[in-house]
Amino acid sequence: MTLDGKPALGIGMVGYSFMGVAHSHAWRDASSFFDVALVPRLRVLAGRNEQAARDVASRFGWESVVPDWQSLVHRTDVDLVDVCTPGDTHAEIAIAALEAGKHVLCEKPLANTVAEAEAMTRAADRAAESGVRSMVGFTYRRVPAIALARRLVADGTVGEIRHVRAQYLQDWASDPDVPLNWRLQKERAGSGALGDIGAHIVDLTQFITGERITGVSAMLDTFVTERPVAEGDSVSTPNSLSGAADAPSDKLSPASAATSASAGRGQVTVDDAATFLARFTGGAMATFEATRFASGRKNSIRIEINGSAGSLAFDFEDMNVLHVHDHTEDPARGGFRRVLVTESDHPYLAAWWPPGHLLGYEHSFTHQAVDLVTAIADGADPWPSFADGLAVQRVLAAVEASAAGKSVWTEVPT
Ligand code: SOE
Repeated sequence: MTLDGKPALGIGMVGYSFMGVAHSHAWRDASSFFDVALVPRLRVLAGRNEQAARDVASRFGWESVVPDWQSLVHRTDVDLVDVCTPGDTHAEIAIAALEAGKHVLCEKPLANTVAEAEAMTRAADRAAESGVRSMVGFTYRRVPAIALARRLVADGTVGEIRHVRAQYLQDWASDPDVPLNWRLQKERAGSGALGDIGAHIVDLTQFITGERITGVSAMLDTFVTERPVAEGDSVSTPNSLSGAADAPSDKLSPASAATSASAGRGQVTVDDAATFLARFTGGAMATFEATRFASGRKNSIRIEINGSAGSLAFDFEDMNVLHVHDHTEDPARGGFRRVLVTESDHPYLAAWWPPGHLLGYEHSFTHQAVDLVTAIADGADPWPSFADGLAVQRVLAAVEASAAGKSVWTEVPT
């Protein structure tokens, strides 16, 4: 029970870096703004760098800190395990948590390989038989303008979808002196721009359209193949073997004090950029671009859908806005309308501020926490499911196979 008399949901979170902080904030805020039936209680944070984990714990009010995830997943005061580690530990932690009867929220992409994602989905399906819920953290689905886009596609506003255009553009790797952090190592991250940010636009476009990608033709490239190794970083040791709870380094900025010349340089083993064509189940033609080298673009997600009855356009740099074009309107008065997504009947907005008062990146994490807690309380299946995460993983694998030249057009198995 919590102070306001509602039952608590004990959260155990593994990881404390960028995503760990975003999730901590969400768990803390969810019940302050939304009338949730279960109140998240920040029970325990696992992080192998004890001081860093303690700092995050004291900033956000985690009740305890442990150095390893293994003890966390078996604690009786933990009902839900939140996996915020690099991809190489997702499968191991999530499956152990599900087998221990804990609900699981797992950061995206679901896993580093299709085989791991399949094993996780099987574990999730088995656990679901006894009421254990699982969700993958494709958080941008909970940006209100994105949720509105899905609603408009579903109600027929764009008609039959002909084109899907999606870009996720960052520039943090453009500088060749950015150290070899875990996101640049295949054994830790699975892939590079493709899995880290390309996965988001694959998921978002499948979510908005309500369709799946059936095939791809792709190019991948790595522009900077060697980078400085940050002092104290272990480039080659996957932390899954040591039971460690988080990455040693999550720096997305150029080297400086953090990098030692004597530590030398190491090999980048993932893609810096991915570009691919795709086909959707409804027949739409699609183009995708994910890169860490779009200088000047910090975190730009652009999606445009063109259909027989109209179009939708979204840009995360103006995330409270959805551009909507109604092709059935008189062309003399037509064109894209700039819809400010802050009305109380827009998705998630009723819980926040009066119209015109904007939301930010962190609110989508709060929405994710609220939706998951609500599904658990209602005994419903939350989305995106591990099966949705597996579907994205299969697209990523098809992109890699196509880019490796195994075939020009690569079918995505269902
Ligand atoms: C780094 O590229 C990153 O933190 C991604 O891993 C997140 O999923 C995205 O939201 C922001 O950028």
